[in-house]
Amino acid sequence: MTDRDSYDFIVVSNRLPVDRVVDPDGTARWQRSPGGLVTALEPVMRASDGAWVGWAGKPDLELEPFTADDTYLVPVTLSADEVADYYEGFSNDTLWPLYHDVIAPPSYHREWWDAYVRVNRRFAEQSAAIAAPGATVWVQDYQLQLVPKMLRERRPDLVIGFFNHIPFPPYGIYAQLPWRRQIVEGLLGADVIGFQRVADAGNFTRAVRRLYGANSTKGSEVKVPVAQGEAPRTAIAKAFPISIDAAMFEELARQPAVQERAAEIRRELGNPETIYLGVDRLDYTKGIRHRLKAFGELLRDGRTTAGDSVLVQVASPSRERVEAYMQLRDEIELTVGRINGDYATIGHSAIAYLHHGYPREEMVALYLAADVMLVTALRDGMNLVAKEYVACRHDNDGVLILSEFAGAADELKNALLVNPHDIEGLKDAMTAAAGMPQRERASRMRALRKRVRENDVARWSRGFLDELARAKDAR
Ligand code: GDG
Repeated sequence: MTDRDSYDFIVVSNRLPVDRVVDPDGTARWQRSPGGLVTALEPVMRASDGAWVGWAGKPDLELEPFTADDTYLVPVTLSADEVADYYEGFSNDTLWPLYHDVIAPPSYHREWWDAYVRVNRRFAEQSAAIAAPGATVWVQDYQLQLVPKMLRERRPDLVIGFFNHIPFPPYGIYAQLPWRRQIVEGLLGADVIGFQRVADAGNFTRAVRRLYGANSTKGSEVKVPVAQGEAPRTAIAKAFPISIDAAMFEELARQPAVQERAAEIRRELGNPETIYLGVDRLDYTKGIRHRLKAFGELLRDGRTTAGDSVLVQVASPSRERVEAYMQLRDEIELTVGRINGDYATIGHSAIAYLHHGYPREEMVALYLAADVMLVTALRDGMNLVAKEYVACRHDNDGVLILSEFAGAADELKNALLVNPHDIEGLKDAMTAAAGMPQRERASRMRALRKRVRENDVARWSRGFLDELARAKDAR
C-alpha cells in the first residue's frame, strides 16, 4: 500500500499494532505486536486498504506516518507528561479501577482529566485528517472514549464505531466519576457502541437513562441527545464478545516441537500429578492473590503436597510505574516466597513464579502441559487466556476453572465456574479439577472447544462491522 491522502477504513487505538525493536547491530525496526486485536483486524485491514492511528509506545517520539505489514500507520505523539497523566494516570489509575468494580481505589485528578481530553482531541484530529468522505472509523477501548464525539463534530459524514474491551460498571459505581456525563456523551458520538457482555451494554444504557431520562433508550437503541436544530440520531449499544484466532492456537498446539516442549516442562517440574497454571498480566483485577491463598491453604491442610502438585504462575510485567501495581507485585512476591518457604522441598517447589513475558510458542506449551487452568479474575472484560487454553487442548483434556466475573463465563458454561472471593469454593474446585474423571474432562472440553471454534475473533469483527454497515445504510 502506498501513502495516500485518505482512507475508507480506519482503526484508532491507544497503541499502534507494532513495537519498535532494536536489533543487536543497533538498527531499529518495527515488529507486529502479538496482541489479539492485531490478529482480529488483520484480514479486515488487508481487505479494506485501511489505516491505523495510535501511539508508538515511547514518549516524545515525533514520527511521520509509515507503512508496516501493508498497513498505513499514523503515529500520535505523546509527551512524557501526557504519558503520565493521560495514560498511566487517567486511563490506568482512574478508569481502569473504576470500571473494574473499584477493586483498587480510583484516583480522581483534574489535571489527569485535562490531559485525557487533550490527548483524545489529538487522536480525533489525526483520524479526521486522513478519513475519506463517508469512511468507517473504529475506535478501540477506554483510553479513547471521547474520540467518537470529537470525531463526529469534525466529520459528521463518518460512520463511527467504538468497542470497549473492559467492563462497563453499574451506575452506582460509574456515578463516582466527576466527568461521568462527558464520557457518556463522548461514547454517544458513535453509531455503534460495542461491549463484551450483555450486562455491560445494559449498564451503559442504564447510565444513559439516569443521565437523560427514562425514554432515552429502547432495547439496544439509544436516542442521542442533540443540540437544538440538529437532526435527531440514534446509536446502538450492544454486546459483541471478543474472541481469539482459535485455529491459529490449535495449529501451534499441534506442532511437534511445541508438544515436546510441553512434555519437557512436565519433566522439569519433577513430573507432578497435577500442574495448575495461571497466566495473567500482573494486575489486581486478575485474582492472583486469591489463587495463591487457595493453593497455600490446600498445602497447609495436607489436601495436596509440593511434589504432587505445582502451581505455575506466569505474571507478565504490566504498568510498572503505577503505584497500585508496584504494591501488588510486592504482595504477590511475598506470598509466593512464604508458600515456597513453608511447603517446597529441595527437589520440588510449590509455586513456579515467572515474572516474564514469553513467546507465544512457550505459552501454548504451558497450556498443553497444564492439567488445570486457573482463571480467577475478580472482574475481567472477557479474558482471552481462558479461550486460548481451550483452543489449544485438541487432546480434549485439561480442566478450566473460570471466574464468574470474567466475561468469558457467559459463553464457557462447561468450565468449573467459581466465585474467586469464596476461597473454600475455590479450593474445592481445584481439588475436584485435579481428581476429575477422564470422561468428564473430555466431555466438558469438547463442549468448550466447540464454542470457542464457532465464536472466533473473525466472527467478532464481522459482527461488529456488519452492525456498523447497517448503521451506514440506515442514514
Ligand atoms: C483486555 C481486557 C479482554 C499474557 N502474558 C503473555 C501473553 N499474554 C497474552 C495472553 C492473552 C493476552 O495477553 C491477555 O488478554 P486477556 O484477555 O487475558 O487480558 P487483558 O490484557 O487484561 O486484556 C480483557 C481483552 O482486553 C481483549 O478484549 O479479554 O478482559 O482486560 O492473549 O495470551 N502472551 C505472550 N507472552 C506472555 O507472557 N506471548
